[in-house]
Amino acid sequence: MNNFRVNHDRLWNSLMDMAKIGATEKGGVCRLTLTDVDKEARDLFVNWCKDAGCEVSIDEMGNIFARRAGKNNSLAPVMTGSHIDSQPTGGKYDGIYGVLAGLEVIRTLNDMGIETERPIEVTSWTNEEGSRFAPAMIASGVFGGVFDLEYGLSRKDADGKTIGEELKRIGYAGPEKCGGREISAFFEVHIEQGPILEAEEKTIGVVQGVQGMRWYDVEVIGMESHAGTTPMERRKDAIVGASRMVDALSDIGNENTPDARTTCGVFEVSPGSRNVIPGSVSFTVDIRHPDSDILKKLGEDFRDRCEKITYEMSLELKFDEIWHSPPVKFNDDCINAVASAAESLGLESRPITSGAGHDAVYVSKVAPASMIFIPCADGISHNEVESATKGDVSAGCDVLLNAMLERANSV
Ligand code: HGY
Ligand code: MN
Ligand code: MN
Repeated sequence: MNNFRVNHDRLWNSLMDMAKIGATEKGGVCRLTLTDVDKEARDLFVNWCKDAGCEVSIDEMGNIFARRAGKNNSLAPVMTGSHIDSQPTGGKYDGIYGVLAGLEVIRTLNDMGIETERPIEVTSWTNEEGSRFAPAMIASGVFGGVFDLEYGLSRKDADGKTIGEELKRIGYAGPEKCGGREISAFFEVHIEQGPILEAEEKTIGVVQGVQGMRWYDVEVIGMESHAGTTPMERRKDAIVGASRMVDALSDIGNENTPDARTTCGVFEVSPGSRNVIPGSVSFTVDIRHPDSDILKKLGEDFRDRCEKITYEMSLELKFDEIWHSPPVKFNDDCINAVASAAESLGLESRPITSGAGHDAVYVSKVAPASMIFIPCADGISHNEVESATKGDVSAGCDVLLNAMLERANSV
């Protein structure tokens, strides 16, 4: 295993230049999928890739593939990548770090005049976050054969706009088929988005896999009525019912520590007037656990508790599971390539399982895949204060370069 290094300043400067697109006051970014800001970032990435001599193609889900030719272009490529889209109050590193690290690998191979046996590709996957359009990881999911194209293109945002319409609007509805082509190996570098590496003072997380996730949409229906005239015992108060359900969701998380994660991220009240008892509340649910059977049980337990609250308060309940991503174990050869690259670079590393979802989950359905983590400050992510050090950002990309090079020269 070599121990080459990328150009740390160039990588850092690319990250900081890209962070100007969608920059927020508190030092983060807002680049919701397929907005004009996402398009601006996509265009910049495409131009940088073309400047690096890559051939750029776009597929039907707007996934971007920048390809650096190898000696034998009939061989399946070694691929890396992540996502350009962000959360509404996202950070400068989540996703985009993995995309620009891939570009830096290509730029470094150009500088070194290294010609690999296999082609190298860096990819940006559409809608990894699942914030504007649910579920998450939709485009890598279509690529990995988990969702069909029609389902992917028809996902709607809160205004009823579909992914397909928005891809056309920003000019990223590509001609390439989404999926169905061979990849030799896929590596994704990403900030950990949790506290472990920083706490243990490890530079590299050798990611073994990703925990399971289930998403639900819940609607609680009561009866709108007058705040002043409706006696307490006559109320069908949707917000009280929904609040008790969110409380039950939190209880389930706390009853199943240390591994369970339960979150309500969106809570919408209707009609939203201070002197009207709410007639309905819609809220989102995100439940995660590394064990598939326990994850299923947590979801069933939550549904049972919601149904009990609904009955007790004479409310109505709509409870839909909209996404299930089972736990994933990554490919051992790819995991070992990451571990030996870290070792050859003299970097402290440890095995880790990802609490966050990533596109590598779905790419691993069609290719040997694994991930590389670096620490982030206080383990904070999905927050504008998200940050990582230049040293760790550089180290993660050095590991990526050497792990990819190893695979790109093995035929
Ligand atoms: O939700 C996730 O785990 C990812 O950040 N989209
Ligand atoms: Mn991410
Ligand atoms: Mn994210």
